[in-house]
Amino acid sequence: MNKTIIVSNRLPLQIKLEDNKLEVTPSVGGLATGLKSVHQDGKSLWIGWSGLTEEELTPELSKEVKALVKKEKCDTVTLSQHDLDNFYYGFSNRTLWPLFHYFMEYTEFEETFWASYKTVNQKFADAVLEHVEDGDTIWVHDYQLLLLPKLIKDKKPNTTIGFFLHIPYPSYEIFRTFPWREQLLHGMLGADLIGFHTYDYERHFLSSVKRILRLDVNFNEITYHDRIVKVDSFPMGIDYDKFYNSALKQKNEEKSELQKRLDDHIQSSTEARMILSIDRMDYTKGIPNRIRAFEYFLNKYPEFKEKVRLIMLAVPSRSNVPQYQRLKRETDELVGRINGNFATVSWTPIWYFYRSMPFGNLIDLYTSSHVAMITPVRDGMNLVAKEYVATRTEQDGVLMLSEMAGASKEMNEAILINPNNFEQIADTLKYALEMPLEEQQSRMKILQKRLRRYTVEKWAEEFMKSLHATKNLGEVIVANRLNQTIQKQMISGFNAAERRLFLLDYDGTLTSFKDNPKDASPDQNLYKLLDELQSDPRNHVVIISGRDKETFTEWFTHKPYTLITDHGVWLKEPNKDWVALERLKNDWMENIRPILETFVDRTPGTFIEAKKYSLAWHYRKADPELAQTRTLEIETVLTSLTSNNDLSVLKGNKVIEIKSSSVNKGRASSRLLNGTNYDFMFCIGDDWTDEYMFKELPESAYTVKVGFQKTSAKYYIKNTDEVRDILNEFIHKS
Ligand code: GDG
Repeated sequence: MNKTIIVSNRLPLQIKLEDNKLEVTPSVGGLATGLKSVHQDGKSLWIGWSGLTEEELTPELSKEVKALVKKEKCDTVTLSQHDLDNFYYGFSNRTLWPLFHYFMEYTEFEETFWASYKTVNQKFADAVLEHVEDGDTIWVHDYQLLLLPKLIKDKKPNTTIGFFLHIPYPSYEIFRTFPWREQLLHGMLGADLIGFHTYDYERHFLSSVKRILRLDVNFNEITYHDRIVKVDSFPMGIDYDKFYNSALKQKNEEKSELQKRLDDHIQSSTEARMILSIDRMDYTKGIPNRIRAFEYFLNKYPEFKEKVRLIMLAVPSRSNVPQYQRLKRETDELVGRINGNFATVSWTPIWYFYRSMPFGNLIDLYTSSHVAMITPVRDGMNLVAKEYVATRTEQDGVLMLSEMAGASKEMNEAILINPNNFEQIADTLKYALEMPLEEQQSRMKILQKRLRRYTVEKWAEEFMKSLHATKNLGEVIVANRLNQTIQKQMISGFNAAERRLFLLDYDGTLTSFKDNPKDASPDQNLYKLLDELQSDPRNHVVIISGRDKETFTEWFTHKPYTLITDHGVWLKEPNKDWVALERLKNDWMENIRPILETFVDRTPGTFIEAKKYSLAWHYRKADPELAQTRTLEIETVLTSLTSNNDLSVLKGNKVIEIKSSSVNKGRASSRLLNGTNYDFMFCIGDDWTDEYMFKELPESAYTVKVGFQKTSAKYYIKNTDEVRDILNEFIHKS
């Protein structure tokens, strides 16, 4: 039976070592809850770091940890203190975390951190490879393990790999500054499904893939070598019932000390109000901004003094990273200053806790607060916002949420604010504090409805469903890989045949693309290969191309091959003159060319190639996103202009070509077949214009597409290198 392997930096377990004794308790975090059904049901394993370094564990203790976590269906990756300093505190938290949260000024591009990141990702890969078998499903989590999908896929291609990023994915303009950007993208593309919290992160990622790796993206599918990688958004939810039910339960239980103190404030006056803020102490959470905005509010609306109190829980986090230490100092000072300035004998405006609290206290805070003020400057999702909503059993309370949190995309009924706009925050806070109960409830009702439905379990379920569905993506391609077995069969057909036809496209097939088509002239190896192929009198080699006859005259007329140019307008047989296969006009060009020129003007990196019977607009060097928009525009304009005459608009490989409709490679190849009886036919090409040949040739022909795209060819191969390998096979196996 196939299994599911979950991989995250930390295991969903708390492992403590005290007086040489180990204690393992399951952790209750959101991710652990969400993945419970994935992890507990069926055959599954969770791989991660235990939380204890190599230095902290003797070899015996290390074994003991492995044995203990095994009972929880887990296995550990061993990390040293050096790994922790460079991979975790270094590259993960001083490079990726700030960069992905748009804090470029905090981002450190350190070669040693990067080296350690690669080493540790390899350690995780080794741990996975120890367990993984063909057919298994693997779900990798978060920014600490961006290289892992590729490391696994390279070694175990017959596995299904999912990757989910819990933090934002930054815009291309930010990501492009990263020195190892290609490696990271390739690392992630080892996955079959890549998930983000929001559509924005998804489109930023796709934009990086298009612009940096120049891969083809079709909606949310990336063509990556011979695989399709799917990208989608899955907004993570919470364990709704746990929060809702705990809130209900705590109402009827004996009050905690914290609850009693909270009640003291609330009961001090009918106008007393509590404002809540809970986060990890992290610069992305906008804690100083929030405090300053609160100060601004107290100054702007002094009538709220002595009535409102901001309860701020900041949970210690990454406290050995310098920026976090500075943030802590800044927060302490700000709270001190504001409390010092505004406090009266009976009132302190901010209650500040720098610690983590037990779950019960967290619920007390949520249920006692009239307003939750959640104002990160950048946040992947933000679960606190969702948890606050889930605990409001009376459907009262107001959620103020930053537009910069992923959660804002699905929580429209919250009051959304820009965390940098103090004026707006102050006014919104006043509005929230004075909001009539009816409005509070109507907003809360809708928020709760969605959260109750799209829980963290549902999130995990949806992700796994999509991940399993990627197994069928390969079937979108109608062609089969030209594998060893088919090659063998093809070669034996070739050997048995007396009259063999080779229809070979040129650009993207016999040679790879160059930025300028003029630079793609044949190399000596190609001539040699074609000469050898043609030297057998049973072989008829035809190069069939959209190139113009002048270019092919220069490149090939001294060679004994048959040439067809201009998509099928001209034919040249060895030792004969060029003959026109079609009678064509080209007077339409003077009308179309100025239109194409306007596109060249507006699209840097594009140019027009004027052939005798066609015009081609090349966009290989243009920005891929701009080019995508422009191709749609240009197709629409040209199609409307050419609909009444005899022209057609062809979409090739990074080129749009306008030519007479009556001409195509399919028609030209049929003419070649007329009156001849080939007993072996091999036809190969890479783009749309070659599809005409694939369709036109008889069923017995071996039609081969270069590249992994939809095609009418029977088989496909990966690239031009493989084209030459196959042609060599024909030469040497005959
Ligand atoms: C990352 C992304 C994304 C907080 N204080 C206490 C406590 N908590 C719990 C909350 C909540 C969790 O911690 C915080 O989750 P967030 O989502 O708000 O933030 P990050 O830790 O930054 O998480 C974030 C998330 O990954 C998931 O993908 O949403 O954007 O940055 O569950 O309840 N729990 C207890 N005591 C505390 O004092 N018991």
